[in-house]
Amino acid sequence: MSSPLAGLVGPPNAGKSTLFASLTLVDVKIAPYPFTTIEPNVGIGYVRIPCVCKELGVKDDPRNSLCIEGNRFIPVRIIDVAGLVPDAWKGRGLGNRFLDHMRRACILIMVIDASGTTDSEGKNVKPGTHDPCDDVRFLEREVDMWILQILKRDWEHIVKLVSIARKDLKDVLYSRLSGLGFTAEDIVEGLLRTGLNSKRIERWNEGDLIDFIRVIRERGKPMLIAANKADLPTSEDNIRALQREYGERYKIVPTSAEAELALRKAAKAGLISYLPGDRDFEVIKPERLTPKQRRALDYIRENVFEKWGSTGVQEVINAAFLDVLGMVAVFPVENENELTDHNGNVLPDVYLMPRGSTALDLAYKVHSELGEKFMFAIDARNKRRLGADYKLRHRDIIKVVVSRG
Ligand SMILES: Nc1nc2c(ncn2[C@@H]2O[C@H](COP(=O)(O)OP(=O)(O)OP(=O)(O)O)[C@@H](O)[C@H]2O)c(=O)[nH]1
Ligand SMILES: [Mg+2]
Repeated sequence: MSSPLAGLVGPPNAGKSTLFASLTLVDVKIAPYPFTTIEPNVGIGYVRIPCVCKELGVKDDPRNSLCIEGNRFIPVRIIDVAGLVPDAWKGRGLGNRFLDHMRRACILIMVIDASGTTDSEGKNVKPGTHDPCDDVRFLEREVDMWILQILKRDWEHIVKLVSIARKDLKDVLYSRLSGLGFTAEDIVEGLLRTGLNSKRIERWNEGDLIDFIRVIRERGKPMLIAANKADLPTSEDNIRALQREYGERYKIVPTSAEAELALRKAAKAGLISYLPGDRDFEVIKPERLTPKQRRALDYIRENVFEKWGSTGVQEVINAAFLDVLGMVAVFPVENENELTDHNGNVLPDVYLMPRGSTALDLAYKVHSELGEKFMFAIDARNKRRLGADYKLRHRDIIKVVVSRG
C-alpha cells in the first residue's frame, strides 16, 4: 500500500533538496547554484500527530508508523525535482518534463526563497532584491501550462471524439487527465464552474482551456507555500508581503530547511534532543560540540526558534496533508477493548485517509476482504456502532465487524 505523495516544486536554488533531505534524511546533493538536482529524489517523510496512546494511557506497538514520546509519525512520500524557471514549459532551463513526475502527487508544495537572495532563475542576487511573490505567480503558470501542453497534444482528437463521435465531454476529458491524478469530480467541477459544459468544444479557445485548467488544478493539485530561508533577515518583510498577496489563497508556512536539516543531523548524532516539529531543542552533549556547531545552534535558536517558533518543516508537511488536503489519521484495531490487532499489537497501524472517507473506505484500505464483508464498525473509544457511511474523524480508533462465511 503506497503512502500519499507530496511534490516539491520551485525555482532552482530555493532549497527544495534541503527541505527534502530534512524531511527524509536521504543524502542528496545540495549546492548554492541553480540546477543542482536533475534526476528526481523520492523518499519517506512523516506527518506528526499526537498519538492516541497518551490519551488512553497505553503502551503501543507501532508497525506501519513510529511513536516517539507520544507523537505518532505517519509515513508519506515526498518527491524533489529539478528547479523550474519562468517559461520552462517552452523548454527554458531544464524545461518542465520533470513535472511529469508530479502526476501522482496529490499536493504540491511550492518552495520559494523568501529571503529574496535568489531570483526566479535561481541566480544569486543582492539579498532582498528579488520579490518572492513573482515566484508564486510564475509557478502557478508553469503548472497550468504543463497541463495545457498535455491537453493540447491531442486536442484535435479530443474535439473529434466529442463533436463527431458524440462521446461524453467529461468522459473524454477525464480519460485524458486521469493520468495526471485528476478525478472525474474535478472535471465535472471544472466544466460547471467555467460554464464550458454548455459551450461547444469546437469553439473553446485557449483562454477557456486555461480557465478550466485553473479550476481542476486548484481542486486536484492543491498547493501551499514553504516560504524558505526564513532564518535570513530579509525574509521577514517578504513573508509579510506574501501573506498580504497570497494569504487568502494559500497556506503559507515560513520554513528554514537548512536549520531543520542541521537539527536532525545533530539529533541523529546524539548531540541534541530534538524531534521534528518540536518548538525547541536541548543540547545533551555540550562537551562534544565543536565551536562551529555551537555557533550554528545559537544561530538557529536566535533566527529560527525565537523568530518563528519552529523550523516550519514539520508544520508544512502537516499542513499539506492535514489542513490543505484535510486527510484524517485513523487507527484500525481488531479488538476494540484491548486496542490490538490479531497478534496482540497495541494500536499497530494508523492510516491517512482522504477527506470525507467513511468507515467502509477504511475497511477496504485495511484489506479488500474486510470491505467486502463489512457489517458495521465500532468506535473503540465509546463502543458505539457506526454504519458503513460513517464519516471518519481525525484520530478515530475503529474496529470493523465483518459477516461470517
Ligand atoms: N539560509 C538558508 N539557506 C538555505 C535554506 N535552505 C536551503 N538553503 C541553501 O540554499 C542553497 C540551495 O539549496 P538546494 O536545496 O540545493 O536548492 P534546490 O531548490 O534543490 O536547488 P536546485 O536543485 O538547483 O533546483 C544551498 O546553498 C542551501 O544550503 C534555509 O532554510 N536557509
Ligand atoms: Mg535540488
